[in-house]
Amino acid sequence: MDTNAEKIASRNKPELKQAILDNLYYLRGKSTTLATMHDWYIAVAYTVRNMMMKNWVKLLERLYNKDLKIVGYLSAEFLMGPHLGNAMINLGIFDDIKNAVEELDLDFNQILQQEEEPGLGNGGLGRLAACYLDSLTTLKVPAIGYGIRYEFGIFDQQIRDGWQIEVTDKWLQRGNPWEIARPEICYNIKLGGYTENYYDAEGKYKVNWVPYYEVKGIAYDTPVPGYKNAAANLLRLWKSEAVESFDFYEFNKGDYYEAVDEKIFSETISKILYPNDEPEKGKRLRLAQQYFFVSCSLQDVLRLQRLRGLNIDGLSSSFNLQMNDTHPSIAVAELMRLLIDENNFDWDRAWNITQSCLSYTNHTLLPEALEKWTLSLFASLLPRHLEIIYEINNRFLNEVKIKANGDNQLVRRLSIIDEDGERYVRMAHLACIGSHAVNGVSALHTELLKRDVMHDFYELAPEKFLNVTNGVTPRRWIKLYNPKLAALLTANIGERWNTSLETELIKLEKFADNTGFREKWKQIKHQNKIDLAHIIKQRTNIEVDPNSLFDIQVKRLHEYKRQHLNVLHIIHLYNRIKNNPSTDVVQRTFIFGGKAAPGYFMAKLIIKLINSVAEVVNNDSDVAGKIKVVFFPDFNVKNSEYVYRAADLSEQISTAGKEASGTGNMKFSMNGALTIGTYDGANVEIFEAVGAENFFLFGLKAEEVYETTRNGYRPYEIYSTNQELKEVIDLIQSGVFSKGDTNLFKPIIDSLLGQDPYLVLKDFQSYTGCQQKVSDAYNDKDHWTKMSILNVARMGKFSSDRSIREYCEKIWHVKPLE
Ligand code: F58
Repeated sequence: MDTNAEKIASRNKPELKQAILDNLYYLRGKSTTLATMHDWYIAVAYTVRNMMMKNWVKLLERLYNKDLKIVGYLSAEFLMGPHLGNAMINLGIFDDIKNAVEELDLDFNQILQQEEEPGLGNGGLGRLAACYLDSLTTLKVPAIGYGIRYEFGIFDQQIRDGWQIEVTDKWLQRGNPWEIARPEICYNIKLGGYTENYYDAEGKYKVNWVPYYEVKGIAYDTPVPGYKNAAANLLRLWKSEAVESFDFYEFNKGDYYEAVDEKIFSETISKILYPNDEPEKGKRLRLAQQYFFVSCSLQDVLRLQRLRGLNIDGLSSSFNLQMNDTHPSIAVAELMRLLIDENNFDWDRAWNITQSCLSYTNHTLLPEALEKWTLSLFASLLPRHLEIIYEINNRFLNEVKIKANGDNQLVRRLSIIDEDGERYVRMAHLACIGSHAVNGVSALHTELLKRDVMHDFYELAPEKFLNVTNGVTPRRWIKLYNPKLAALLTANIGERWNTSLETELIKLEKFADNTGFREKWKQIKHQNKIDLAHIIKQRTNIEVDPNSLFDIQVKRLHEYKRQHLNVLHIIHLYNRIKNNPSTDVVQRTFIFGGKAAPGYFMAKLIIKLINSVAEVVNNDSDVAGKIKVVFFPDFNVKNSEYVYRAADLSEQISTAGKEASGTGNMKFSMNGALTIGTYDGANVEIFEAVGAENFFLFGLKAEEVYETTRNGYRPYEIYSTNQELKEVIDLIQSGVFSKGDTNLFKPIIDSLLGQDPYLVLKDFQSYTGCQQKVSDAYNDKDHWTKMSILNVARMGKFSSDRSIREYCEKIWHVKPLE
């Protein structure tokens, strides 16, 4: 009973009901007879929002407090998930609101389901930002999440004839009760044009950027409540609009159509979230988006600094700005521009401020995922920034040359400008040079960053490189999305696990051998599986048996994540049963979910393969009651509620050295799934935490992966010598899963037999062998349950609260508010 909202809620239940009715009437203009379910949802949402207003306004006032250091989390993506349930949990008013809603004769779950997924992110990176905002607020660290208010978020996925179809995500269509528009907080953003030099009245060299056009960024604020701590933080997203003065200017000239064109382009900037792996054509707008939100955010930071009555020299004592990957890394050049061109700073002072304010998190080792922009694109969109980047690069390389002892290759490798072939600006280099700290997101990933991708930078400044292993918030991922498990935890170890996962969850260990406790544990998992089976039936019309082993792989579709390795195992099992119908297999349901980038042909073909295998397997009476395959459409935060908690087995099977961390691995394990996984990303640390005996490890280690490829890997040899694998590949090739069409899956087969860049064939034997161990283990349900309990007990480290504490101590140097 520690928040004000809670007190209001529990004291005034009839008032809660009345508040909902008032909101329905005054904000929706509806009576109870006219109201749709969505109207009711909006009315409930406003009721909950009102209850956090006091905390939020307090926070907004505190932003003006000179002594507070604020974390600015710059991220092109925030995958917040539905707000209503989460806000109710964090405010500690879940039951009160639920009761009030039910007393109004409404189905509470239906109300929750009305909320659209605010899908402002692609996957792990965007969701991490959301978990971090939750933890920042729960730990009472003043923070602002800065990003883009995309009008269309990540596309909705439909499956037609086994193929992914992308449908526009119109999440704002029916309004968003969680945001407040702040038209008074807006900034002009320049784009394109050219620069000109001049000397000011004091004879100082100055540069003037004459843009081709300007757009305006308007702030939309969403409150982020902490967990039962009366704190709230701010998610500030920018929407682009036309600058009125430009409209009028063109209009007065009589060129109405040009004015309208301007307006359309201006509004395009925040129109749509780019799905990853997009081709060239989206590049210009993507760079414009990045610059747009970074410039708005930095201008906002400088405005706050002034409002606090502080001078800009002290900016790094007031703000730490974390760049979530390279998407905001133009911040390095933009902060320099704002300081030098618009605030009259000289270079050295500006550079000092920039470096001490900024820090950079890297989320990928894949070379093709490291952002770079051609010089021509950069010059045409951000001419002034290109000049500044050249200057940063010159100064940096001059220092490097002193240390490089004539090693020109080293200088080329470190340069921000990639000079091999077409010239590019390498954003990771810019981010690294402009930051005081660079971190990877798991121990292995950070080591590989230091050893390979950023090795030269590491050698130059080893003290800059740190690891902060990712984490996820137990409030959404256990308390909200697995209420039965949460209740069992609280009943047995108290409720402190919600905020002290590391010290509290471990107390579960002592129940691992308790038969009564195991029974309850099993029942909860079973009930969660029944619920998922129900949803699967609704959405796919496939009937699955909750008594089967639920083997789940949900994540973005990508070859390195190796959903196709999983499929090869399914076909292997299918083949074994077909060849010998009396084969004793553990009954399994294989469940997949995840979106493929619209331009990523192979990923989309893998979805088609999964669905094609599903169709054959699910309709073959020889394997009925043994294996089933499901592709769960439109996997997102909202839908994931049913998924993680229902898993027996979590598939984390990326090629070692490719997955930076993974966070789904954490969500599954925290909810009692056992992991089958490679020694990759944060799997390594999960393996260490839960113990080898509670984890199904297989496959090559990162080292072995490099060695294998270095020594000339020949997948075809594996195919031709491994009979079981050969039968699997041949089955696909024969057209069994493609209605006789032997061409459909040829690109997958060709890739596997030709290059097999992700070593699927190399790990096949080890994977299927390990899957056999899984089956054997599942046969001993009691022992399985024990392992499941121990998994949860030992996952405390993977709370995002721990990650945020590490960021605070090691990188941001901020202290939580008392
Ligand atoms: C993910 N990256 C990593 N990128 O793949 C994953 O290992 C890690 O756990 C997670 O970040 C959090 O650190 C990721 O999700 C994207 O979605 C990019 C979005 C922008 C376009 C390129 C991909």
